[in-house]
Amino acid sequence: MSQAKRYTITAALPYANGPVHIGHLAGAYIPADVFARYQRLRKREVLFVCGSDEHGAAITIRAKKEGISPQQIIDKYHSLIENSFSQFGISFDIYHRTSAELHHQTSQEFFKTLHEKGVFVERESEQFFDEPHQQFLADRYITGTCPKCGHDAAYGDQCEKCGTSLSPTELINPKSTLSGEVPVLKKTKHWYLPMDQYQEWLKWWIVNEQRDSLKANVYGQCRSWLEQGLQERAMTRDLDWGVKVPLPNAEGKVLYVWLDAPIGYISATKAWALKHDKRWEDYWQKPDTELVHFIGKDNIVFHCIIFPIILKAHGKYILPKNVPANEFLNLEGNKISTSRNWAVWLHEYMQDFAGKNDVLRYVLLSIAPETKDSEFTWKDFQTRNNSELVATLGNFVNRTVVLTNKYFEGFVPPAGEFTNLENQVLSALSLQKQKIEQLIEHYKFRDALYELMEIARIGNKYLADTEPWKLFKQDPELVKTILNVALQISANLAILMQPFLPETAQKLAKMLNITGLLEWENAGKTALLKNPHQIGKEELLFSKIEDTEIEAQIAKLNASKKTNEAAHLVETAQNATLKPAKNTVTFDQFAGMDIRIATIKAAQKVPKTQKLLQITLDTGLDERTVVSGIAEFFEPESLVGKQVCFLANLAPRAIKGINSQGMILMAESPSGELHLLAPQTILPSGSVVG
Ligand code: B3M
Ligand code: ZN
Repeated sequence: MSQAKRYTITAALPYANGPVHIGHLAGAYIPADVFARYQRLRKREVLFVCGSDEHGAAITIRAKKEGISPQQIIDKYHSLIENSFSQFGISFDIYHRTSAELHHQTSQEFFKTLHEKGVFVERESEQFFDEPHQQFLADRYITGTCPKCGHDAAYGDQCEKCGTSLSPTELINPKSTLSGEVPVLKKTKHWYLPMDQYQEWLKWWIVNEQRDSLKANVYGQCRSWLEQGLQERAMTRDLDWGVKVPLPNAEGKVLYVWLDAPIGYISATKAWALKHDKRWEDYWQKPDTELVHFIGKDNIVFHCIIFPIILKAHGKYILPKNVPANEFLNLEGNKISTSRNWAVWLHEYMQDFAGKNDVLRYVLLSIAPETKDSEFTWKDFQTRNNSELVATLGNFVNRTVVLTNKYFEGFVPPAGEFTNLENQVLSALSLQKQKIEQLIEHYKFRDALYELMEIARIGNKYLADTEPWKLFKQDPELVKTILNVALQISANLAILMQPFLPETAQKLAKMLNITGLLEWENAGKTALLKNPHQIGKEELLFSKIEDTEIEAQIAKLNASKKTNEAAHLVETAQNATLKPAKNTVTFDQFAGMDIRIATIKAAQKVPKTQKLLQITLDTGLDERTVVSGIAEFFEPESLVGKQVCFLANLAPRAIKGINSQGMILMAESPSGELHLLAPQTILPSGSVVG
């Protein structure tokens, strides 16, 4: 068991490009909060830091999508995220942000120190550049065809279809998402972290110092990175959004977001220390501090490989003691996605289920993707609430409190002699406490929660076996013993549930009138409540969630899926086939075209062709024939009587032996469908367009 003097606990800095969703909560924030609350209860010194990650392409892309500036994006989402976390009760000591001046200074100093120590390798390389926009392109700003699976909308850093991680130059037909043009390769200078030089040390550190404590999923990922061999990685980027590279001749360059973001933990600590008159160094540079990073699995390489190398290269810092990364949480059969709006958003949950923060904490901990990906469904959410929180935990406490009030006016009855049953039940309390401690210390929060619920199950079974409600008349002494035992169990629950269900713990403590007894050390005791202690009135800890509430949530998800699919269709169609602009024409060239309104008199398929229709037009001046390649889109009969725009003075051409005198004008959608162009009201045939 750990002997640390203090704990520096970090939770991944969420990008300020969208609200927090249940995947974030299950992956990092709830486990981190359980751990922090637990360590505080154990009277260990804890600093729990987090903040918004406000740099990188994640932000600038979102800004572009919403049509506002990056600054507006981060301000909007930073406060939304900060408020949701605090309303939800994540007990950060500070929630900072990487746009803060203090963070810019801290990460610049860090960079400078590394630079002065000669850690970086300066290197020129060729990178994609958008000529029309005159800027280098972040990997995410380049799309093209995936060389592995042929997906035509892969990004410069990754193909989201097959999951391969890519570099932009590997893309087939790369295109800039800024201008839509083919980017050119241009020389630029960057500062690289030669990770290969740290490979041996890192391997030693992970195998010797981390192997036993890292979770298997985390250790496995580290091993595989090490086996592939570490490569140098640029720590700067050509961008105008981020922390400026603090060196001369580095205009237009900022720190790589994955260099500055983890340093965000340090700057958050500094901001907190300033406010509380503490030394930030104690939390980052003292060997008796344990540093623990809570993250999702996509961040493992940054926290287990790159950041430790950076800390080591700097020389003054401690290294993470553990990085308990979780796998992913899926939602109703699909990957959670901010950009596709497939998520349960925390701020919306708190609106729809006011007063039920602990229900979400409970469900997300019960299904936490600790060892493999897991799945949230609204049905399962309802079942866990109704049959576990309401029917087991709530029911046990409620029966105990109701009966104590009914038979003894709320006074804790003195216990008589214990039978084997009571001894067994009560000895489970200290055993469960130990199990919970062990499991939390080993980052097994799901199992720890199970052991907490085991206490409620034991209590419920005890009441079901002894049935005190049937005994009061003939054996009130026995009922006193039973309720005394049930009250001790309830008090233990209130203490032990604090890390997991903090709001419920308070509610229960108030109900039992033991808010002063919630010290962790009191758990396991079997005579916590003593006569003449009087408890309060019963109050339901949890309430049933109805089918209609669940159906409403499912409907909401499905609706967002539909809007999304529609938006996605439009977007891909636009990206896929918008034709490039044509060369300029003179006014005279345009005026030379005789475009008029005509009315279709007759239409028929041209025999032995797929696409051609022979159309007879009333042009106002004459009746003439044109051949048009639109048979795939229109039934000939449906065209008769329709008005169209047509180019009257196009030189006649013979098509399939038919003399075509002019051309009907069509609009072509990005996905290639043809549509007629007609005046908004019926006009005389021959009316001029221009
Ligand atoms: N913002 C990535 C993410 O949200 C990133 C984490 C930073 S932790 C230093 O997945
Ligand atoms: Zn692919």
